Amino acid sequence: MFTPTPQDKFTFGLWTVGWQARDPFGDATRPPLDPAESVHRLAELGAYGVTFHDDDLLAVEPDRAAAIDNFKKALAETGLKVPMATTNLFTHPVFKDGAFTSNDRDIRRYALRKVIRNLDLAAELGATTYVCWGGREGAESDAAKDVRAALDRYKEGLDLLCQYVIDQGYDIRFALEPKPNEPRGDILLPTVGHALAFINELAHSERVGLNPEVGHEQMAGLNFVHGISQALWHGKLFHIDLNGQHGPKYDQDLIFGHGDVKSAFFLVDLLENGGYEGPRHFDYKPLRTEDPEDVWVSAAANMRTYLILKAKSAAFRADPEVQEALAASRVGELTEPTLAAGETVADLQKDDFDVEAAGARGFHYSRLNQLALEHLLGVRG
Ligand code: GLT
Ligand code: MN
Ligand code: MN
Repeated sequence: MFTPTPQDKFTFGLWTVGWQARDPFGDATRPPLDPAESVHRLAELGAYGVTFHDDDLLAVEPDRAAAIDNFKKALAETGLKVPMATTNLFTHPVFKDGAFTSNDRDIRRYALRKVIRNLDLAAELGATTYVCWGGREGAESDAAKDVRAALDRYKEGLDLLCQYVIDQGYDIRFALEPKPNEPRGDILLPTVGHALAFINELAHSERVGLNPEVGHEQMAGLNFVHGISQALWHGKLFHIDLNGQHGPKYDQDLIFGHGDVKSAFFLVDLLENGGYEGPRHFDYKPLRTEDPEDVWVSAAANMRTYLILKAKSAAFRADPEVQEALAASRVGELTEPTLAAGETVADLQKDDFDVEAAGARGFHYSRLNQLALEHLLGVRG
């Protein structure tokens, strides 16, 4: 029970289990991890796939060709897939003022070349999603960045990259990953909503969607389940980064469910029932306190938590008392159009409606919420 299999489509970034736990105040607490070892360990744990930045592959073996061969060999040995890839446009000092939106034009050109080079590898490895996390695209001073010009350059970059994958015939879509701040004081495209609006302005907007991360919306005090619902509503949930966060503070990247567990419950319920079919991708950081073996305990915990919440969601939905409470709260009534087919504004104006009686009626949401909580706490179902 709660044992992951590749059918569950769990994936991990190489940079997650491979994080050496260097932080702004302290050195690494774990040695480097060979990507091939990560692939083998994740496969043993029941994962479906692995994702990577260009630079992740070079962390241990600086010879690019040898590093790629080493990775490919491990993929062939385990059957692990590579559904997504991304570019490191944030570690090297050259990106300190951004990549696609650096004030320095030569840096913008270098960043695009770096992405294109890794897009070729992503296509070769079969990735169909390419994530763009613009962590350095931003500013600390409003005097330093012309945000409207920066958005022009962001669009220019994405339009160019879309045209490149079209011209190459790659089956790749882009997924933008919003984040409000950290490492920049303010990052461009800070939330799901900002990114959705930006996508509308792109030349190939159908090829660009989102890769929202749990903690990134929660850092801004936003409701992640609402953000994902809206992304789904727009047909833009191309990929997702699952992890945990305790409200507005630094980006914690905790194990999935180790932050706001109630939000995690409703998120799994939404993903399992809302039509999302992509990978369940974990973008977490094993705690700095953990040793190399603890890393695999933490990787397994992400998947186990997801499967537990999936079972809880199914039990919640199947519970007759929950169904009765949902009906009493009239949750289903919201799917009914406000005007019936053929009805006119004149018909609407004719309604005989007791506004006082409607205002006095309760929606009984406390009972519904308590039932969800009791399922989550394991005292029901
Ligand atoms: C980095 C960031 C993540 C992004 C990764 C993709 S890199 O670890 O914190 O949220 O998803 O570039
Ligand atoms: Mn994060
Ligand atoms: Mn992420």
